[in-house]
Amino acid sequence: MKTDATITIIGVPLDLGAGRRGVDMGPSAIRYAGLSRRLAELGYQVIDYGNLVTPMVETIPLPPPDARLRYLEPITEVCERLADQVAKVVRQGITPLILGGDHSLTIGSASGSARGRRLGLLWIDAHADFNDEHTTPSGNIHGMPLAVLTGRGHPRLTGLAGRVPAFDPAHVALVAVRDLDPLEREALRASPISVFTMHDIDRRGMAAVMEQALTVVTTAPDGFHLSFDLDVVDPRTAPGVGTPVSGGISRREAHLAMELIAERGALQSLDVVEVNPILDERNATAELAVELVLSALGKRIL
Ligand code: HAR
Ligand code: MN
Ligand code: MN
Ligand code: MN
Repeated sequence: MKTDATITIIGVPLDLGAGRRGVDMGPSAIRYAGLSRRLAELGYQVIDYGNLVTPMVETIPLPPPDARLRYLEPITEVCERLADQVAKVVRQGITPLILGGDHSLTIGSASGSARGRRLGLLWIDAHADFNDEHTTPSGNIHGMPLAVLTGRGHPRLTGLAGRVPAFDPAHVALVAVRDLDPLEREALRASPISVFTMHDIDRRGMAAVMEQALTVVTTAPDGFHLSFDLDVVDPRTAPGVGTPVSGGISRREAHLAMELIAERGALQSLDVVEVNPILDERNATAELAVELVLSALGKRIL
């Protein structure tokens, strides 16, 4: 992407998809870490649309009606509005940058970006987020967005791109996964999604893995959407996430992945999700999120 292009920031302070509170404050923490200013310094025109209005747990009567799909109704409603907003921005030729919030929001952001075009999907996450209402151990919808976006899940969620699936699984790559539930693992093994685990990164290195993953997602004709879950980074570096899993990628590996994304020049839209300021240490995880966004959007050392 040319660094004089326009970027639109959309915050989604949603935590209904997660089992633990706090990621609703992610958009504020990422903004506080200097996102807009630093994007402007890189040369972008930046428009901050502010946050979408999202319901809070405290205002929703408990218990949630369906324990297999917790908060399906309010999450669907937020994702519909987010998809509309993202699709509108894309039609104006602007690149949307969505700040989370729990990962269920990507059902809206990626679906909106994929309306009327065929995108690849690059999913960088400790988790596969490939559960549905039958395989989920938790009922938390943030464990389901990749399944939904490739056509498996509740019909209220799978259709937001205007077609099912929103993404052809042959154009989807999952990078740095290390924590799978038993039935989710089986579903992933049966799927045509290209999966690169932590094992692959340890063995072959981040550069080789990312080149291959980028080749998969750029076989789609119209570029790709990046969904970056901060829990992919090792919790010693990124403690402020909703569901930390030890053994993650390093700061340098994360940067390299982002720099290789920028080099391909096919990124159409992106989200950064699961930043939990309650668990963070002096906003380090939000600051890392900003650094990584800058690298994905073309910042170079020299
Ligand atoms: N797999 C678990 C579940 O379905 C937890 C996964 C969700 N955690 C995330 N998403 N942060 O990447 O409940
Ligand atoms: Mn995730
Ligand atoms: Mn995750
Ligand atoms: Mn193809």
